[in-house]
Amino acid sequence: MREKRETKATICRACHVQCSLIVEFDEGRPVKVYGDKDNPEYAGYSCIKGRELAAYHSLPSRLLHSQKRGADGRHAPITSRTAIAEIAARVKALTDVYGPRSVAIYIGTHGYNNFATQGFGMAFLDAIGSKMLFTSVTIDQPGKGVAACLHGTWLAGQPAVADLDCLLLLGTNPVISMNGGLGMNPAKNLHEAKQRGMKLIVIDPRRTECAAEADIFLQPKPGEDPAILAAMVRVILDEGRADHAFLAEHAAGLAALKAALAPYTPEAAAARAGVAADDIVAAARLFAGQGKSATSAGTGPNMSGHGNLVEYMLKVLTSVSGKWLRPGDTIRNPGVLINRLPPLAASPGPVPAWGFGEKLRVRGFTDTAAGLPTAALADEILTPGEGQVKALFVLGGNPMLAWPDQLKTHEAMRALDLLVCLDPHMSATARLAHYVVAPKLPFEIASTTALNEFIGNFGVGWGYQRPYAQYTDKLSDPPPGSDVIEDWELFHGMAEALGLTLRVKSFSHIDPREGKRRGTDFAPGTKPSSDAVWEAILKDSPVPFAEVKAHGKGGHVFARQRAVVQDKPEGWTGRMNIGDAVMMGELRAIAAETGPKHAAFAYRMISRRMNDVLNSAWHEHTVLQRRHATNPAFIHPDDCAREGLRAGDVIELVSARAHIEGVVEPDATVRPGCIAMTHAWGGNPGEDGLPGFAGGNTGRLSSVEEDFDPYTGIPLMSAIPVNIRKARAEAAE
Ligand SMILES: Nc1nc2c(c(=O)[nH]1)N[C@H]1C(S)=C(S)[C@@H](COP(=O)(O)OP(=O)(O)OC[C@H]3O[C@@H](n4cnc5c(=O)[nH]c(N)nc54)[C@H](O)[C@@H]3O)O[C@H]1N2
Ligand SMILES: Nc1nc2c(c(=O)[nH]1)N[C@H]1C(S)=C(S)[C@@H](COP(=O)(O)OP(=O)(O)OC[C@H]3O[C@@H](n4cnc5c(=O)[nH]c(N)nc54)[C@H](O)[C@@H]3O)O[C@H]1N2
Ligand code: SF4
Ligand SMILES: [Mo]
Repeated sequence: MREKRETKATICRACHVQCSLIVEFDEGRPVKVYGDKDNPEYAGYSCIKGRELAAYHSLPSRLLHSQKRGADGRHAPITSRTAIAEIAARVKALTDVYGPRSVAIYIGTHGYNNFATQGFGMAFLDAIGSKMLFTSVTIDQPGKGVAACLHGTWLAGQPAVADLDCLLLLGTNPVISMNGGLGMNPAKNLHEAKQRGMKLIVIDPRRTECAAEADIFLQPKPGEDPAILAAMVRVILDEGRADHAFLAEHAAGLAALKAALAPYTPEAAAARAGVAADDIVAAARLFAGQGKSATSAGTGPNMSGHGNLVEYMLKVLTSVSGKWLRPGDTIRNPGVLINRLPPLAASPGPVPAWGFGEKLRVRGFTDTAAGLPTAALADEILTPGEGQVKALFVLGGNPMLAWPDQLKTHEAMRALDLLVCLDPHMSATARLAHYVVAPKLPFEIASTTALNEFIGNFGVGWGYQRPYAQYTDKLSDPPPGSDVIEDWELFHGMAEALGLTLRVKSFSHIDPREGKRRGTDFAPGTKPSSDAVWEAILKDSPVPFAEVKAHGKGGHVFARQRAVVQDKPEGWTGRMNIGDAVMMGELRAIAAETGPKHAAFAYRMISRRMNDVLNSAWHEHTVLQRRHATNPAFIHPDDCAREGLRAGDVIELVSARAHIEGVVEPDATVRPGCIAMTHAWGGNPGEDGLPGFAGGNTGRLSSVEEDFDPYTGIPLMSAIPVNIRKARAEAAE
């Protein structure tokens, strides 16, 4: 039986991590999927989503044809060719009247995860002259890009996971989320690192899977990370543990930093954050004392009100304790498909993090290091006047379930003249769209691991620890009788219809200007092959695309020489800034707060992830549906007892903006006073309680007009002040 089966290696593209998978085919049909245990980076890792990928391709809910909404509001199939022609004509009509700015693109998870989609989408906007490009980055971890600009990038970077002596995980749980910190097989890597003596510090209001392995675990109130980090830096400075020789050579701003840290004694920070002062001191000593220490933060602290400052203070912590790679240190991955930064023990210094590019018409926003503020896009659509956004393309994203402030998003999506979703499912957003373009799914598309390698620049334990890459051919054709396209073909087709040339940038360069300079033109008249598309996306990569492709089956470590960190060149003037004025101002403002904010709300809703779903995707998968019927409201048993709640009770979480329902699940790992819930569940307003729309949409609890970051626009999406109301009691009122 088994002999008749054929196996093929491929790359999972169900999330950004791009695991190496083996797919078993039976008479041409994919029947079984598992991790490739011989793979050097993933060592057999896969998650339940990857292993269910075969079934995902033939879910009954998968769109096999594009859809157009008729006058009666119902969607009906339309050929992709006609859809593209009609959409192009509507774009032309809108830009003729309202100008190019009336057309915007939002790149969500599955647009981001596919370089071809990103590349052609961006090129189309360029071609029509619109700068209105939005992505999920500004509602994810925008503090990362902002902090890198304000502090300055250390060109040599940070150690590989295998070289770490101490890791600080702040509001991230990579064992489940595969967010950075621990590489591509996080549980195995963590186990091995602990075996060889690596110390782990975890700071999280929930005792996460990672926290279970921690040497020091702090379980603070959410949103209080800036105080904890400020106190840690202060301890390192006060106790003479700082690397002053390094700072003198490479960083400015020490005096400003010290002044802003004055209020942050361990005791003061501990009182704010609800942790022990001794634990803050111990964490600081451990981090500074170990040889090679590094940090990784996630969505939690980026969404809790001070994301830029948290990411900035993590960089300051690294600089003050001198933990960046030094001359003579080894860079294990010199890059295969992506050119890494020059291996210099130096920084070009800070660059502006906002205040450039396109200006938005709401709340004074500009473009930022993390992109245009997505949390302002609904208002850009709803605010009348010149420049109003009339058309939105959603590439593999789901604004209705993922953006903060669902009620406002709902208004905005319905106000659009043209809403186009590239989505294999009738997502909550797709249900409101004028056109839903049905895409091919991963098995039907050739790809590479360039995205995950690119992400390696985010920090420690992201991307590959070795010069690794994989190419996969398409494994199978789309289902018979279907009419599905690769996402990029939508933009190529529209450009063709409008007579536009698309200049697709190379993603092999960290600096997007360099990537643009090396762009490839796709003129109307010819349809590029899959190879031609990848050649363009990876133009001038360290190892040419063709060479990676030639390796064929499975992932491969390329024989590239490790880089050795070099001294900075003579006359180098760039220095990092550890005392940025805006960040120090934010530290001072936090210290000056009198009394707790939002005292009328007894609880804080904090975000967390669930293994079986990816944001709003995979909810339609029947196997996973059986495992999780909803997104529970995880509450500490003491809080349950006080509120008289039992497992399975339906409660309402009430924020200043709105309320949602949640099903109580007592959970001793959650800090008392917090309610941990996963985002991107539920349906559109009005669909609550209907079959198939289980769960509460936590985005509905956020307001984009309150407690938002003045630069990236991200509002509270975790640490949202809420009260508990018993749903049944409410019904009886
Ligand atoms: N309160 C709160 N809100 C949050 C978060 C949180 O932690 N708390 N997290 C935020 C974060 S980090 C993010 S990144 C955003 C995510 O925001 P989005 O990216 O907007 O949302 P997703 O749910 O990831 O959308 C994925 C969509 O892609 C579709 N899809 C699945 N497979 C494919 C494919 O192969 N091709 C195409 N074209 N489409 C596909 C799915 O059907 C789904 O509709 O949500 C944010 N929202
Ligand atoms: N299985 C699965 N994997 C995923 C996803 C998914 O939906 N499912 N989503 C993907 C996406 S889009 C992203 S961006 C990544 C995100 O990856 P992570 O950021 O690692 O996501 P989480 O697992 O939600 O971890 C966030 C942690 O922050 C904590 N937290 C909440 N508020 C605060 C706070 O104020 N301070 C501190 N210190 N901690 C806080 C939460 O308790 C939680 O443990 O995961 C990706 N991977
Ligand atoms: S972690 Fe991501 S890439 Fe890996 S198997 Fe799961 S969904 Fe696929
Ligand atoms: Mo994300």
